[in-house]
Amino acid sequence: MRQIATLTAAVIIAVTLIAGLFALSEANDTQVNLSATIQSRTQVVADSIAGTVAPALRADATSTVRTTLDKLSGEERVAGVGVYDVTGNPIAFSSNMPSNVTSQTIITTSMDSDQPQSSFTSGPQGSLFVLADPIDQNGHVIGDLVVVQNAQYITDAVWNIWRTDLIRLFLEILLFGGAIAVLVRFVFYRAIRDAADAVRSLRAGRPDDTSGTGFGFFEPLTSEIKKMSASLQTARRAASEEARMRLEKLDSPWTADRLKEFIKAYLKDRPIFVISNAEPYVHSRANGRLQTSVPAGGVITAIEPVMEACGGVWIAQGSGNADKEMVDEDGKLQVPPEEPRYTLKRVFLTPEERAGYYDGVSNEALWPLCHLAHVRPQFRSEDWVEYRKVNALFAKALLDEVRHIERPIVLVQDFHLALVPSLIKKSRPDAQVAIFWHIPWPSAAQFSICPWRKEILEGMLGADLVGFHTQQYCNNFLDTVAQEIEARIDYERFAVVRGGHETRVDPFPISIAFPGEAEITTPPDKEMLDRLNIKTEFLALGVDRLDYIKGIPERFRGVEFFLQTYPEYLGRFTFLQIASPTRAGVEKYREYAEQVLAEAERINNEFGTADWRPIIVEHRSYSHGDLRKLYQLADICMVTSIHDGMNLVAKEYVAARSEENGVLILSNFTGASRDLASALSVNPYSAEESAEAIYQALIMPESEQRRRMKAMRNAVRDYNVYRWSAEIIKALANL
Ligand code: ADQ
Repeated sequence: MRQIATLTAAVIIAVTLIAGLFALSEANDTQVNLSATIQSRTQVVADSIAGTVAPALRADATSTVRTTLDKLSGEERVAGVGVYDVTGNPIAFSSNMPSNVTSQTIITTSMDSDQPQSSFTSGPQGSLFVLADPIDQNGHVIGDLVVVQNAQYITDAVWNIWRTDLIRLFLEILLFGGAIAVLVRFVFYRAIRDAADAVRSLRAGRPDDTSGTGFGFFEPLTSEIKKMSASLQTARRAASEEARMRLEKLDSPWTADRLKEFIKAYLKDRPIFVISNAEPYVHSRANGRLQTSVPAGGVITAIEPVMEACGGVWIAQGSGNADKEMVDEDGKLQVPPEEPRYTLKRVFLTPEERAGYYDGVSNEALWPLCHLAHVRPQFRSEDWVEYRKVNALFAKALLDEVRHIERPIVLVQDFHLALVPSLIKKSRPDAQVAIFWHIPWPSAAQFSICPWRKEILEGMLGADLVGFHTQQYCNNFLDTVAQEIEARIDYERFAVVRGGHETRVDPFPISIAFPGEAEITTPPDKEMLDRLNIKTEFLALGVDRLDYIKGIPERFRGVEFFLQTYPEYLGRFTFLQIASPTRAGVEKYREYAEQVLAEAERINNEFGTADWRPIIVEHRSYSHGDLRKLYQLADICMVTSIHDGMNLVAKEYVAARSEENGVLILSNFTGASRDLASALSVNPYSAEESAEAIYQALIMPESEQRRRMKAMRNAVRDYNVYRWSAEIIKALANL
């Protein structure tokens, strides 16, 4: 709309300028012509009067002069006549001569130069023309004749021209401005929008959407775009064919395209529904400005590329303060914002619901229950009421979505939504439901302290498939089921059978979308280090949510022990910790954040100098692009979780090391340590072990770094997140 207004305003200004110039020129011409006419006509009148007046003037017969002038004053347009002597003093005036219109200068100038002089002036009745003409006798000037003519008609004529032109200009503006606005809005704009829609449809692989499009004004482009469409379709078919062939060759890497093809083949385009607590895009408003952010967290990192590849609907909690403004009446919007590929449906909770379900049961009960972090779980029955309520809300949101869909594929994510699978299955037994548990499953003994253990297990067993990262977690889960509820456990097939329904329990080690060449900048961009004022020879990196399972103070103590043991590295080594705030509603997390910052401060005070701090903590979220740059710059990445379901940071570091150097130090207590066996493994509880691992990493020969990194890169490339989701979907669809 702004463009239309700007264009219309530009046209109006141009029309006004052109019409203004024409009007000016026309008014000027008229003024010049009419002035010339009045000049010559007045001269004729003056000549004829001079002939009559001159003899009387010569004879000094003033009364004769006055009588003669009076007779002449009746002439048409003559507004007055006056005669002056050689000194410029008046001798006689006609009776109609207006007073104070004749200047002395014009009279004396005309007599001195012996030439007529004229000027325009204004009188009581409007504009007047004054001509002063010298009266001669034998070549001598004997007086001056002044003839005053009515010139108002000239002013009127000029004003008439301006008035007529202004009215015409106004009409032209209306006509041109209106025509331009209508043309742009309804012809050009619509044609451009149609063309853009058509190109977008082509890009999204929906050539049929463009078949009826003529692009109106841009008709000549149509055939070109249609040709482009045809070649794009051909290229797509070829790529699709190639992907299908690759699908059959098991050793080729999994990509977004291969996953798409796989889903077509396996699900015959049945849509996928994902339900998770966290949403992939958060809209917030700060100082009136709308911002879109991607929250830090493993579930988002893993699921987002899969949804981008497959499309479908993702149901999640709306958590941003501007989330409500962005959705339609069903709570939906298309994402990613810059290139929509799937639907995000937001579920909005009240503060009480969120406090009980998210802060309470999820973060203060189940999280410490499942992680061996020595944090006592808080089981509050009022929180459990909210947890059940919110699980029912999520299940309802899903059931509304799949109302008209046969055998929908539903992938429930994580421990926030343990009751959702059975709630869905109760209403829709035909749905194929999987729940993936992103955190560890503890031993049966540890889980037995949970007062809601039976309900949680029954909720999860509503699913057809329960997935964990490792076989160990699957075993723990089956032991827990065996101990807690009545069910038959089939240890051969890793399945639980209850009331005629079978649930498979399998490991699916989650991974990341291995970045392509294009996403890795070589050589690495050092600007970020300059910004952080890091100048040391060696850089070690940690990237985590500020969560007590991530073992950040333990890591810092490893750095401290390293610097105490190997003082030759003082001033030559920096540890950079990127720590994003998380779960701020829970007291334990606020305390942990303070503890991490205090620990860094303590160690910095112990070793730091005026221009070097051994530990730098960036207490904020970074974009994935910026994290990738840091991964490329870090000689060492330290993942020292005291317990972690998988840990994707370890895999991200490995994937970013396209030069195949660098060392990953990885805690034994992460799921990732099973997949990345070539990392330097540590027990994070031992500062000595962590310190020694840092030292070994720094002195490790380049050849050994490459051997280890290559093996780890192959593992992540081979089992990336596309393969992870394909394996889950295959297992689910095959049931
Ligand atoms: P998380 O506990 O969130 O995930 P992790 O697997 O390491 O842990 O994933 C964290 C993700 O957040 C990574 O993609 C990382 O890049 C990103 N991230 C971390 N700190 C960040 C920061 N400061 N700024 C921006 N991004 C940041 C849970 C389980 C894990 C499991 C995943 C997936 O706890 O064990 O691996 O789910 O299943």
